[in-house]
Amino acid sequence: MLLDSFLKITYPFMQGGMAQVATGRFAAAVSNAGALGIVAGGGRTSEQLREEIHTVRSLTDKPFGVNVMLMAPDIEKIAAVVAEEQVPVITTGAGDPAAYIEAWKNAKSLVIPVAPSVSLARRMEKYGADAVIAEGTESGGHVGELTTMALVPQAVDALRIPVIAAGGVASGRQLCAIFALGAIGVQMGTALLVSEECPIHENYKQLLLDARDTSTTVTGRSLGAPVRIIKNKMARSYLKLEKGDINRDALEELTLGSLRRAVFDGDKDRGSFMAGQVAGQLTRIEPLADIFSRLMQEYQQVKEGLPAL
Ligand code: TUI
Repeated sequence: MLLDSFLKITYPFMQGGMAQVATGRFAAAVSNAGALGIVAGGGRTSEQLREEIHTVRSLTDKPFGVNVMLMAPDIEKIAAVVAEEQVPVITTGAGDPAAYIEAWKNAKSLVIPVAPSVSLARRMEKYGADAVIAEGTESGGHVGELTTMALVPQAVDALRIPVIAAGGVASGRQLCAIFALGAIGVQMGTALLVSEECPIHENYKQLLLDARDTSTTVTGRSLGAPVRIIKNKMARSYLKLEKGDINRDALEELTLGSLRRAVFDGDKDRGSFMAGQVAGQLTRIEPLADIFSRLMQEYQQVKEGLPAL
């Protein structure tokens, strides 16, 4: 069964968590375009999140999800709000959600954690996850070490629950490849940042359109919180500081609010423009519906061409 049947949606696509970016309105637009929209928990208080959940419900009658960013300071409250609101799907990122899975299952949600390794994926299966998202280091934002190419087939072989791939998918060719690896569908973030509906600053979109294959880098490895962002002045200063004697305070000063500076202010020098390695492929701003139908069309063409090989 592919992700579209699993989630009762049109396309085998779900949206990434996208802290600060994915409002209730954006999630509803993704769901209305036929994929699974996800409201970001990251960067919001529990009550702000509750409001965004009410917004998505008011704008779509299609399934949607909420992403719980497990490094959030008020994680207990956020986990409780998500259970109270009985959302159809819960995804998690940047940590181990085992402690919350039972409460979320009792609220009848489908629980789909991100796992950056087979060992965490196995643990999620043991604790009752309905599926896992195997996310490769090609992704934007908080990343693990393994590539999508290496992680997805190993997770598929190790698990009985379905595996959804993430990281490095923004075309029909890549979609075809992840099906070949055994995933049932894909979670996408970067590809959707350049949608007309995405509520980020236009400078953010322009940086994505200007990006090439080598335009992203990973900051924060030395602090155990690796984050993939577009190379800019702030990324270079951060990496320079990391190379020397690590001064946590200086690094925190540099990153505090930097995601907000990217998303809302479009501050090209001081913003943290999270993006995956596929940024180099993005060439235009389009409606979500066109992104999804183009991917499916390209996927069908590629698949039909494969027997010739
Ligand atoms: O979570 C993401 N991507 C994110 S979260 C985010 S917000 C943020 N901002 C600043 C610093 C840190 C985060 C931006 N992008 N993707 C899912 C993901 N989860 N990638 C890797 C992981 C992960 C890592 C370790 C999941 C579990 C994990 O487990 C460690 C443990 O506790 O066992």
